[in-house]
Parts: sequence; structure tokens; C-alpha cells
Amino acid sequence: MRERRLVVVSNRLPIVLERQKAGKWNIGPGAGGLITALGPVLRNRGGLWIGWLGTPSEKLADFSGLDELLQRGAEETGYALSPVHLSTEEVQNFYFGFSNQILWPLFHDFPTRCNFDPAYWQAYEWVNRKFARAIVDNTTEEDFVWVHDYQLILAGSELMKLGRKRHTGFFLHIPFPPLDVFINLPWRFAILDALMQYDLIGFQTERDRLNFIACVRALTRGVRVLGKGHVCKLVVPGREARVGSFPISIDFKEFAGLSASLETAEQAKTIRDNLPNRKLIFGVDRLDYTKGIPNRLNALVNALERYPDLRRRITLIQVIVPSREVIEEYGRIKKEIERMIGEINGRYTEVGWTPITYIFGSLSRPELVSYYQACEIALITPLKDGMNLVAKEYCASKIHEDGALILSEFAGAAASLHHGALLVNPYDIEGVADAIHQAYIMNPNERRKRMRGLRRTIRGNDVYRWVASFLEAGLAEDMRQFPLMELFVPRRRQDFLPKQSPKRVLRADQNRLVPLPRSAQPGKNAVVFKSKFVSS
Ligand code: GDG
Repeated sequence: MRERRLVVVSNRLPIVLERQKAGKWNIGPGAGGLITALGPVLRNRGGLWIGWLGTPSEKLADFSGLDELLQRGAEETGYALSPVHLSTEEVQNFYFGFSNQILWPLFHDFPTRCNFDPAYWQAYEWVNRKFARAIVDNTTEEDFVWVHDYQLILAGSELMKLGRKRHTGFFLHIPFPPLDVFINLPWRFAILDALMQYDLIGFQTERDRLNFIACVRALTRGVRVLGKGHVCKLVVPGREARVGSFPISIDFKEFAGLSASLETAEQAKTIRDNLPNRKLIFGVDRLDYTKGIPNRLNALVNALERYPDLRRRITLIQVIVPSREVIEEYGRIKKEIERMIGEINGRYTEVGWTPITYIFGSLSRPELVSYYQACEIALITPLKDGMNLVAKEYCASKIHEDGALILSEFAGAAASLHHGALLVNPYDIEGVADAIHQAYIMNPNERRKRMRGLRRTIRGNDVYRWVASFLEAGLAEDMRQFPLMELFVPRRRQDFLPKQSPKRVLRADQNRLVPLPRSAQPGKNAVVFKSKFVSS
């Protein structure tokens, strides 16, 4: 029997294409939790990643060396890459349109921000069909196809329409809304039906999973739910799917390790030396109305008014990472945030103290971790968030346990971090202001105790555990058919990593170290790039 491969399908490939000054194209690895977690699995199985290159096809039309470049990318990542080409118009309507002006706001409980343009739906169907064709062309029936996120909900149903059976799983990185919100979607039946075409549907939290089940129950006849626990079976006439909650996480050791480096300690010291005699509060978010930044700024003002002892004693460092700016709504929210920051700084600045330090741009990973280490308080107040990895990364980076986490109860992360975080309702301006004050005056012992608990929770539930639990649920029934998987599915980070040399890896089928095939080795001659953070 052929070996089963893991095939990951996401909107973006885990690489970045860049046009150099001389007009030459270059390829480099992308960065992010998903890439870190799935990379080793894909390498060990000789796997494949299918996705868009991030550059519209027109721009690549006169470039003849793409295949060669992708081959280099594959050598660099250690697994195969298969591009789905999208034109500027497709990106406009499928990505900026249906995905980010309909599904994104609706699933984050903002139906009034939706632009239900029917043309967007057509583009969404069309592009998902393209992805389904790419899956058919590049996989066999033995493979396990893992589709990611709201941009590709229809890929599974389009696969069915093409009449090709594949073993599939789908993970939704954003929340799933309650019935009263979901019901606004003009294409609600098609979306639910499409989700039900996957063999396993994964959500971030129990709340999302239960919202989905409630929607299926309300909008479909003859639904049965079998089993209890975080993975159940949903049966509708003619179809059955497993539905589970699998909270995503981070590579805890990577953040803790980076935070322990000398470089980070030095950068953190520079940050603190530049803003002396105060507690630093840190916020880092993609530019997005779901992240609740205006509410956060109002809460800061409220705290400065109601607790004047905080003046000169705290500074908020707010990083905003550019994202989706071509959408009008995003341009507006940027202007609004910058207006508010200007106003607050204009009003409260005193000699030697400015309440907000604002950075618009993307930091390198080491810089980000230096900020995590330098800041005594993290202020994370999304109005709604699938998980929020920043909350987990902040705690992982707090190797000296000297940080307080203020976290919105509407972030998926609150489900597991509620015991150590100061949970807030981000709409409650006074409540958030109180939490800022509470974090400021918190006794160091309590702060340490809370942070120790948070770090323990995240360490025990890292991103590798997330991958393993999803794959186990996706393949459980077929385990005997595919005995490789049982040995293969790693439980700890070490199990993913080559134990001796980077060119050798533990192959589960032989249970001994064997050299990786050339195609799966990290590229020797490939140019090594600094990985680049790509915002979604
Ligand atoms: C979606 C869901 C869900 C941020 N700024 C920089 C930077 N980042 C990195 C962080 C973190 C990631 O970006 C942001 O992740 P979040 O989870 O906070 O938010 P989304 O981007 O909205 O992600 C979310 C997630 O998917 C995963 O399922 O948790 O709910 O919305 O990893 O570190 N990285 C670098 N420089 C920056 O300036 N290098």
C-alpha cells in the first residue's frame, strides 16, 4: 500500500515571493505558528502544501523560472509546494471580498460590517473550485487532506462535485458564530452543507463547536449527534462528519528559548532604558476592527483619569501590523486609531513622559520577543478572536514570570488562560481601566504565581499537541489500516525533530534512523533567508 501523505491546503503557501531591485524574483520561508507546527510533519511524511503564492498571476506572467524557484523553495522547506494561481480580480473578490468582507465580519459577530455582494460569492465558489482541482491533481485517495480556514470552506464540497473521494479534515481558525448571527448569511445552507462534506471539522473552542452544531440542527432536518466529549459525530441525511474542538497553540519552547537569549535580554534592556521608571504595557495586533484597539485606548484614558497615580508611571507600547488596507473599513480604522493616539498623547504628555508609543509596521520575531520580555503587562482586548496567539506567546516569553496578562473574555485563549489572566469585557471601558490599575499594583508574588500557572498550561498544550490531536481525531478510525500513523503522530516537540543530525530523521515504519531523501533535506545550496512574517 502507498504511504499516506499529509497534504496541507491553505490560502497562502508557507513561502514568500519577492521581486528584487534588479527585477529578479526570490523565494524565502514564511513565518508563523502553523508553518512551524506543520513543517516537520510534512517533512517526515514527504508531504505537500497547496496554496496561493501571494502574488497575482499577472505579475508572474513573464517569469519563466517559477518552477525552478518553487523547487528551491521545496528544498528549503523540506516538502513539496504546489501553487494555485490567482489573478488580481480573483484575489479582490474571493479574498478581500467574500472572505474578508463577509465571512470575517460575520463570524466575528459583526453582521452590520458585512458587504453581501453576490459577485463575491461567485468568486468564492470559483476560487474554491480551483483549489479543489489542485487537490485532485496533486493527491491520491490514500492521502489525508487538511484544509485550513474560512477562505476555503467550499474546497471539500467542490472536491465532492468533482467526484473525487479524499480523506479530509478542515480547521477553522476564526470563531464560529451563534445561530442568530450565522442566519444572516445569504449562503448559509451552502456553507453548512460544505462544512459537512469534510470528514473532520475542527474549531478553536467548545463554544464554536457548539455554535456550529446548533446551526446544523436548526437549519437541517434529521440531525443526530452521537458521542460526548470534545469530538462527536454529527449525522445528517446522507452524510456524517466528526466535529471537534482543538485549541491552537504556539511553539512554547521556541518563544521561551528566544526569550532566554542574550540578544533578547539586551534588546529588552534597551527598550526599558528608553522608557525608565514606569511599567510598560504591551499591545500588538494586526490592523483589524476585531482587535478592539479604540476600546483599549478609551480604557487607557479612563484609567489615567480615574487613577491619576498611573500618570508618568505607565506607558502603552502599541504595535499595529499592517493588514488588508485595501479594504476601506481597514483604512478607516487605521485613521481612527491614529487620531485617538495623537489626541491622547497631545492631551497627557508631560516633560519626560508620553503615554503611548506607537509602532505601525511588522517587527522581526526576536524584536517581538524582546518587547514581550520588556513589558510588565500585556493588554489584549479583542472584541472577538478565534484564539489569539499573542496572549500565549507573551506568557511563553515571560521566562522570569514577571508579567501580568489582561485578556478579553471573548478571545478563544480565555477558555484555557482564565485562571491566571485578568479577564475583561473589552466593551466595559471602566472594567478594562480597573484591570490596568490592578495589574499595575499587583503584588509581585501574585503576579509570579499567576504567570507560572499560565506558562504551565501553555507548555503542556503547545502547537505540536494541537497538530497531533487533530490528526489523531482525523485518522482514528483508520489507524489499523494505516499503522504508520500511530507511531508517527508525535506527542512532544522532540518527537518531531531529527534526533542526531539534521539529515537524519526517525522513520516510524522502520523505527530507526535513516537518511532523508534528497528532496526532503533542508536545501544545502539554497539561499538562506530570514523568515518573513506574513499577516493573514
Ligand atoms: C488568526 C485568528 C487565531 C504579530 N505581529 C507581529 C507578529 N505577529 C504574529 C504573532 C502571532 C500572530 O502574528 C498573530 O496571531 P493572532 O492569533 O494573535 O491573530 P490573527 O493574525 O488574527 O490570526 C486568531 C490565529 O489565526 C491562529 O489560529 O489565534 O484568532 O484571527 O503569532 O506573533 N510576528 C512578527 N512580527 C510582528 O510584528 N514576527
